[in-house]
Amino acid sequence: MIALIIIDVQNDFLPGGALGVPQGDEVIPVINRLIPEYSMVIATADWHPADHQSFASQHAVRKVGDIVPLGETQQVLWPDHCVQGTLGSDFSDKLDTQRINHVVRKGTNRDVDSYSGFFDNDGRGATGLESLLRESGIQEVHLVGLATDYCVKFTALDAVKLGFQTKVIQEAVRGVDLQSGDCERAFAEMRDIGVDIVA
Ligand code: VGL
Ligand code: ZN
Repeated sequence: MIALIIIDVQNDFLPGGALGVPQGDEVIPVINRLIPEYSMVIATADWHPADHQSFASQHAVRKVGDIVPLGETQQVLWPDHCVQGTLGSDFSDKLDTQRINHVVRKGTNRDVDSYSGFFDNDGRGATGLESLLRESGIQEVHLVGLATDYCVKFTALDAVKLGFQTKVIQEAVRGVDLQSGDCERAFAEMRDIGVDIVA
């Protein structure tokens, strides 16, 4: 069985949002067209407490884009985004959410970020996505959404490591490109580990 995993199609990641991904809105019609092809549809949501330590606002004199040590990880600082229960954390109202079977929330621990839909960035906390897939008899996952160079990439790398056949649908992802070339490098990294990048 194959599951479609829709990654973080939330208002804050769309143009005009707190951490708007350029052209992020373009993935929505593509995803809406794909949804009916899958019997299992899972959406992840970035779901931070207001004092999440990935927010530059939580670090004196640090600004967005700076990198700071956070626990065992090196953390890029972001604008406040996807704060639990805010409009920015809602799925886009253009996304067809009717046929989403499960929502998996991540980034809920204030002290560690979670780019992957499976695990926190320190590899410790699990979101429950793996057990959900295993209990549902899923062997293959198709990934779409935002952002190519962060949450899509890390979710795809973990999916491969966990033994799932993994495809990323290129037409249905967009990235941040904080440093130019990040998305290209993300695709290369995913390909190298065994992710199938499909048009
Ligand atoms: C994401 C940066 C910070 C993402 C989440 O969904 O790709 N990026 N938090
Ligand atoms: Zn986040």
